[in-house]
Amino acid sequence: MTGPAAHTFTIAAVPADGVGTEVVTAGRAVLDALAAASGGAFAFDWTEFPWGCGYYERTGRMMDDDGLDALKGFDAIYFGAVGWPSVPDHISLWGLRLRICQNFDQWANVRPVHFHPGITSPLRKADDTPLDWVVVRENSEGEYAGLGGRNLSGRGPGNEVALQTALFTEKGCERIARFAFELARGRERKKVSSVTKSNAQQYGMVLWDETLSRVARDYPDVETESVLVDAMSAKFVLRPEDLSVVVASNLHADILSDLGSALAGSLGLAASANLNPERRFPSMFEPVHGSAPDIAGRGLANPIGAIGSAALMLDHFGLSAEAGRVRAAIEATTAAGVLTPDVGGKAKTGDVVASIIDQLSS
Ligand code: GGG
Repeated sequence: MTGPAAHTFTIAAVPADGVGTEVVTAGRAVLDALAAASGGAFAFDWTEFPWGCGYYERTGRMMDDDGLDALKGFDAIYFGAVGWPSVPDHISLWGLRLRICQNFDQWANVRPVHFHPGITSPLRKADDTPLDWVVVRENSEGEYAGLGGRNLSGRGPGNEVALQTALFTEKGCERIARFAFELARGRERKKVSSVTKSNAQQYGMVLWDETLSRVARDYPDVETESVLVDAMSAKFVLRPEDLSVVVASNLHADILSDLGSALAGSLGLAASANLNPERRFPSMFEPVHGSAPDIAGRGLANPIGAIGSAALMLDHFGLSAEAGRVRAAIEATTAAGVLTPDVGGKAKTGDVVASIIDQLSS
């Protein structure tokens, strides 16, 4: 590159725990290679934050007290994975990932379920019907509202009562429904499948269903269906060609997107974007997978979920052609059989990254 870049995007990197470090390094290498080849059109200015479970063990905090202020000015956050056996999962999750998502009002979590060439999936049909859908996760309330309490009986061990309350607001339901319909409008298959368990959860999820039906009237060009979460789980396996945009509550969408990525071949493949669509706060891009303590530090992590998340970040920056180049390089790499062990290969994380960077320049 000669001279300063025409535009420099500032990115806060938060690798956090376990394989998070390896996959964030992988994604950064791909983005930096892309910038280097851009002839000065754009560059990335990275600042890394050392937060996570190791930080918690040293300081008693998952992130700095003023960490949100430190993140606020960045164009985006590139996150790895949170969680380590030495710290209770609810402390690590709430202390870092959820703290960022909720305080930065990243209320739309977009999780594409994408099938890659060269990766065996139990769902591939004999006629090779292309499968491609996206799970939209309501990311600010629902079962993750953090409302409830312990020791409510006051009668001590053996008689404890705990309460965990899901919160559904009409505004929260409406904005995620509109987001899903807008997304569906831009897709070849214009369809929204809304998921609840409103036969059993008769308050919040009925409000969700009613709000979605009301919003659907503004989108007569988009087909709509309402499916119970148990039936949707079966549909993911049995009729995936029927899906385009699947919108669900925080918990249901988390579970369904894991199912989707497992059906595509591995959790390691799944990318995601936690979006603040109003752009008042930075959005956060991260692979769907967790920290995978069993393989951490061994160079075995599949970097495709993290690199796909970097592509979603490029889309967010308005660099859609570049995002397309990254996705094409990922496809060429899987098609060539450069695969980590989770998808049946023998390649190391670094081999996959090298192949993707190589494909970028071909
Ligand atoms: N990169 C995603 C990640 O770190 N996930 C950790 C986790 O346990 N997530 C649970 C959740 O967000 O519901």
